[in-house]
Amino acid sequence: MNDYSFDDYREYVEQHLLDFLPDIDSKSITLYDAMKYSISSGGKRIRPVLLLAACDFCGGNIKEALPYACAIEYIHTYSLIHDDLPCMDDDDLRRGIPTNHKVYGEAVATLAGDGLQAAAFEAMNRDMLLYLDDTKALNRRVRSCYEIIKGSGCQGIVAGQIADMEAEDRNCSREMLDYIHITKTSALIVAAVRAGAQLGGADTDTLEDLTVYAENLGLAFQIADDILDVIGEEEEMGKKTGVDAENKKATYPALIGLEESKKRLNELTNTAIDALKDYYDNAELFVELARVLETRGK
Ligand code: GRG
Repeated sequence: MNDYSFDDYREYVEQHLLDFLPDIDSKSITLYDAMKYSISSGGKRIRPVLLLAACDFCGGNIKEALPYACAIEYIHTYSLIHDDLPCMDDDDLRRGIPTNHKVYGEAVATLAGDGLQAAAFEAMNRDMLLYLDDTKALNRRVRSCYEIIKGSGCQGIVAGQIADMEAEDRNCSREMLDYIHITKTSALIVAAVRAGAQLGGADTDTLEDLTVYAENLGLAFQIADDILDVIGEEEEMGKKTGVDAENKKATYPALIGLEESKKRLNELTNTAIDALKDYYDNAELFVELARVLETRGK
């Protein structure tokens, strides 16, 4: 594995994030502007960084993984645009700036989300078309694309979003809460890690260990996010805080309290890190990321 830090990968993603958007006719320039507004608005870029790091970790070439890394950030960004819409969470602020619909209106924001999702699939497919004569290389790409489609679909964030909406203002069981967190948040994080590992040609055991890491990291990430909604500052978060309680959302702090939530966050972080114990010399970035994300929710 290269000795790259989170910031190195993040910088690499930032440099190339617009490269895989399709050419858009000047007659549809508003669509491009709205897509670019949200995709260029910062964000931690955790998913593309995880994808590149997992590819690298498994011996792959991060340059070849770029279309997939950018694709997963396009999908994540589209989901945030749609989640912020008045018909969903109705938020005014995202990543420290006005949400897409506040700037472009609801209809354009909806289309910007649709456009980003389509752009993600186009980017991956365009790349696969270059490898039709190289079965091994194509195989890795098809598997990677499948992970991303699965995480972004009806077993992933779309399922999570509807379960999250329907759980609002209702008694929610622990099982249901876990389902929401696993689908709404963990699925795309698992997709990022597995997609990168597939591109890197991971063997079965490594893929399994990385999956356990990502599943636990994904859940921990959402619990930290829930905790931050209670204890975080709006400026630090780049979005309004305290909204989960306001909207009677199903969250860990609401169901089991703040202290138990922090305990669960710590357990999940430790389980994630433990999954990579056989690779510690090589897995510094993954271990450090899990600890940093845990610290956010402390
Ligand atoms: C609309 C299909 C659809 C899905 C929406 C993303 C999402 C599902 C809802 C947004 C609300 C939320 C709390 C989602 C959980 C995932 C999460 C914590 C998203 C924020 O991810 P970060 O912190 O955001 O990585 P940045 O801005 O850093 O990219």
